[in-house]
Amino acid sequence: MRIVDAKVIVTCPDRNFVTLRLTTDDGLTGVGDATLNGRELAVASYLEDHLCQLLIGRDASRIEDTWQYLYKGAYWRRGPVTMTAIAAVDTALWDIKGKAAGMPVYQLLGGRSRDAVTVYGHAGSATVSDVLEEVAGLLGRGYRAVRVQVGVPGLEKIYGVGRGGFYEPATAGARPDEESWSTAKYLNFVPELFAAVRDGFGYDVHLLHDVHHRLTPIEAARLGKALEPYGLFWLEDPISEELQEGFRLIRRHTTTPIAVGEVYNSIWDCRQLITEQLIDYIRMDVVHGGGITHLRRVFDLAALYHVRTGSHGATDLSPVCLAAGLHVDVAVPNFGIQEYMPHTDATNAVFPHSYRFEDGLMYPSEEPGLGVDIDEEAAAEYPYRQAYLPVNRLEDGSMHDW
Ligand code: GCO
Ligand code: MG
Repeated sequence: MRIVDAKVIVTCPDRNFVTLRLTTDDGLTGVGDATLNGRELAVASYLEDHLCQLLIGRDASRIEDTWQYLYKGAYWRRGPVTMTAIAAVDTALWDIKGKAAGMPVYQLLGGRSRDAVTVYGHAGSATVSDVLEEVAGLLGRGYRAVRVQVGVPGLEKIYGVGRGGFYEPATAGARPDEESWSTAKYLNFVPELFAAVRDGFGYDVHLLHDVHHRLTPIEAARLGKALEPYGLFWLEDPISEELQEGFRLIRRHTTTPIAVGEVYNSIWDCRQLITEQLIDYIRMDVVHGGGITHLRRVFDLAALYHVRTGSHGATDLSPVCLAAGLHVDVAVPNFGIQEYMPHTDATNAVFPHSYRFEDGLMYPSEEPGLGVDIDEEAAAEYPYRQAYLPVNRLEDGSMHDW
């Protein structure tokens, strides 16, 4: 089973996606997500200019060897661009292997560890009363877990607050949007939000919150402590993730569970956090975490240290990544929760798939392989548009973490 074609498809059905499609000499195809939000063409070039030619003629069944060949062979290991490109190849090869075996990919990972995948939805609005309405809507649609974000009085545009009911952080244009931030205003306001949500909906629903890397360790410790009465499922990305020792300080002060990892690309990025038990959930995902092969390795390490999974699932991860992630979620022993932000109709039309959402749970496809594809004709109708994630500044104009 040799690879005879490797094609990179860039499309923008409401947002940019990069997809790798591999074809074998016996006519099987496999797809892998290669989208890196705001830096899409760097990965497209990495694949087109450096990897695709190495894939032609390779045995498509040798997933592990191909992973090692691309990882060790580059000499320049890790990093988001490299790991996203390797992930795309790896994901497409698992898709092909599933089709060759006539089995959904989760069967190749050891079969189901659970019936379905619990997901969390997003409520994020400018005011607390609008957030409460959104939470009510999500619970009405069956969600059992909700990530809650709110605008902060005095700050015009901040992370996690939707524009017109749909949250999409990247904006089209030649330059990034600028958002503003005040840690003091945020820390003083956020506990009120959780008090209001618990007042309105009680303690049966899981509540999550994303700080988006904006605090110092001691500020994060204060927030975790202030939120303890509201029993959060997790507090996400409380501090920037480079200084891993910083998490020790948070841990010393609060029992609020901590989730981290959407910007990590390899097991080396999270090894200390896992082995020192500084986090409770690891949020790496298939596309930015080196593919199914590497993500599984990360999750197995996490299982040894009682760290559960909580994969990133924002809309910039394509339906190909979501499909692959659900196969991993349903199979691993230490699954925690999966983020779910539904894609737009245009995106869904470009990526036909058979995973489904029902009553707060998601079900991976039962078709052989991943159960997702790219409709190349539909994709061709949506050419790439330059888009950036926003930058974030303090009120005095200093650059701050986004
Ligand atoms: C999340 C994330 C996203 C990211 C986005 C970056 O928790 O879903 O923080 O909103 O910012 O995916 O590309
Ligand atoms: Mg996040």
